[in-house]
Amino acid sequence: MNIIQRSYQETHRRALVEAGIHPLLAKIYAARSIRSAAELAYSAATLLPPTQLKGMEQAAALLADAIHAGRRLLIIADYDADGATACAVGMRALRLFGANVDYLVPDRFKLGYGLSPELVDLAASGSKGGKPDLLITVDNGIASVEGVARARALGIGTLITDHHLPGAELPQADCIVNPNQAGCTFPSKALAGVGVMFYVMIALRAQLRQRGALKSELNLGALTDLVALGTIADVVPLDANNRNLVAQGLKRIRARRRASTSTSSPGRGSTPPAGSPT
Ligand SMILES: [Mn+2]
Repeated sequence: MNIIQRSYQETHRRALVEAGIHPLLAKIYAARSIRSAAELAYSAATLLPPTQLKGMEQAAALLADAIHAGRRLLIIADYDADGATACAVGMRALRLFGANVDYLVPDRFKLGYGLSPELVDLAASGSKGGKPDLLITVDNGIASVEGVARARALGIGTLITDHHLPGAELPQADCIVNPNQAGCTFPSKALAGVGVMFYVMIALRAQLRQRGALKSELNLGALTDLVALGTIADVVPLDANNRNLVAQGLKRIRARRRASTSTSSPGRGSTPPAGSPT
C-alpha cells in the first residue's frame, strides 16, 4: 500500500497546535489548508459577511423594492444539483419574505444552459403565471449577454446570481452578484451557486429588517441543508467558508434524522446517474 501524505505549511500546523489542537489533528487540518483554530469554529456568526460581495446591497434593495411593489419574480434555475438547490433556497426564502415568486428550469435539450433569448421569450410568454417583472438567475447567467439584452428589450429586469467565471463581456443586468466577477473582494471565490443565492437571501433579510418590512424573524439557517447538498454536489473546494456552510447543513440533516427515527424509514431509491460537472 502506498500512502501519499498531503503537504502542509508548518506555520499552519504550529498555529493549530498552539491553539490546543491535538498534534495529529493539527497535521491533518493543516494538510486541508486550515490555517487557524478560528477556521474550525463553525457557526453562522463566523461566516463571511454578505456585505463583502460586490453588488449585494443593490441586489437586496432591488428584491426588497420588488417585494414591496408586489412585482412578479421568476427564478431562472439550472438542472444540476447546485442549480436545483439554489432555486429551492430562493423559492423558500422569497415566499417567506412575502414575494410573488415562481421558477423556471430550462429543458436542457431544447434550451441548453443559461438565460438564453429563447428562454427569456418563454418566460415572457407568461406560461408561469403571467409575464415576470424580474428574472433572478441562480447558478447561471454570468455569460448570458444576449438573454439579458432580450429581457431588457421586453421591459423585464434581471438579477444575475452566479459563481461561474465571467467572460470578456458581462451581461447588462440590473445587478450581478458573483464572487468571481472583477472587483469583488469577497474572500471566498469557491462559493457554489446555492451559496451565492443563500447569501443574497441573508442580505435581503437584513434589508427588509432595516426597512421594518420583516413580518417576523426568519431563521434562514433552516436552508443550510440545501446549501450543503448543492455545495458538495458541485464539487467546489471546501475552503473555510464553504466548510462552515456545509458543517451547519450536515448538522441540520443529522438532527432531522435523529428526530425522525421513530417514523418508518423510506425505501432506498435507485442510484441516480452521474451528473455532468457544474
Ligand atoms: Mn454550480
